[in-house]
Amino acid sequence: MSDLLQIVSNFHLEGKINDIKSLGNGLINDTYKVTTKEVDAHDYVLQRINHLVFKNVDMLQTNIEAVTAHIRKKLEEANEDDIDRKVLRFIPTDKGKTYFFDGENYWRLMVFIPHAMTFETVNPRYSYDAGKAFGHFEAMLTDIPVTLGETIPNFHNMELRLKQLQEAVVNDAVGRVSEVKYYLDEIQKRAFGMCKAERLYREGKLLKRVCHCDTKVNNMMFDKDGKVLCVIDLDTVMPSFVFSDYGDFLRTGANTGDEDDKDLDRVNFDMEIFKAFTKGYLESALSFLTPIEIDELAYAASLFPYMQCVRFLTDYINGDIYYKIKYPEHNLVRTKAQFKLLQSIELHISEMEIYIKECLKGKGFSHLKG
Ligand code: GN1
Ligand code: MG
Repeated sequence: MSDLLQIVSNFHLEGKINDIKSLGNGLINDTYKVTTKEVDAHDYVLQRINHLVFKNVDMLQTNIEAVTAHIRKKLEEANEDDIDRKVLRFIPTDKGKTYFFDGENYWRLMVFIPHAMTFETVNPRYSYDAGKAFGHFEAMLTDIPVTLGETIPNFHNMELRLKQLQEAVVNDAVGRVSEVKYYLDEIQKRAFGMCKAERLYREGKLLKRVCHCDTKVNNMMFDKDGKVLCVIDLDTVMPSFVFSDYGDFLRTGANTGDEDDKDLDRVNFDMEIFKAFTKGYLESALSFLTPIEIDELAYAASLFPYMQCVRFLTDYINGDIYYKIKYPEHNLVRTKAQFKLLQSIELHISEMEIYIKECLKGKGFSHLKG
């Protein structure tokens, strides 16, 4: 803890530190809770930013500062109460930055949101609220006055993710390619269809907007009554297709099993969660979504398990250099679970399209396909 204390002392925080303990279960950054001795002082969250993944930390924090300032302004304009629990606040250092470089690692400190909870799974009610919250998050950012940088260039670019997989296969760095042939074939069969977003973008039919790009269920904070407070983990907030947020939430929220479930029978796509989330999302996002974005939401639901399957498999073939793993075949187990989820989603595509159309009845979107 003494090293961490040393790090924290570079930030302008109020109160005396009582304790620093590990927090959360992200696959990329390391997170700690910093508790203070005074009852009325804030507690804090300290994070070591993984700069092998986020190579431009200055851009990353500049993005986050712009996004949180813009959301704070919107909440103030809407006369919201309890704003400090509805948007993250980062603590500056002596140098006026919201991160500290200790010569080796980058760190940041934010105010801990008290009496809040995160969940690894959601019921339909929470899912509806989450849909509204992510739609609202995107809606608030439609008029952000700055252009955000891509903290991971081409982060959700399916063509690039497939290229990275291809490169991993060619290198076969740790000799794992022969055991994963089945998954490589299944991925290949779907590759063209899954790259639809990039094609639509090139044709000028789809735009990029500011999205969260890591809308896992556990990146949302709820209060003790189950009401959404805010969206956290803002590292990947950047220009992307709206499919990112919609699809990645369903990938985690509507999975009846775990992201890394070894028991594939547990992994299925829960249509009740899908319906609740979609209803909430459309309620708050309809104000800005274009017809083509709405048309492709069912595709988005299938894209993210597919993309995550490709990413986990790439990392497995590369010898586990990106995601934290708990055991040697962890990335393969994750690959299999994501593929099973994708198969389950594929059985529901037309049902999803029908439901989306139903949600839009009477709202002036009669062009929809299907
Ligand atoms: C990573 O760090 P975490 O767990 O919030 C990853 C996401 C993946 C996710 C899979 C920067 O997110 O893109 O969807 O793991 N973040 C990055 O669980 O690669
Ligand atoms: Mg996270």
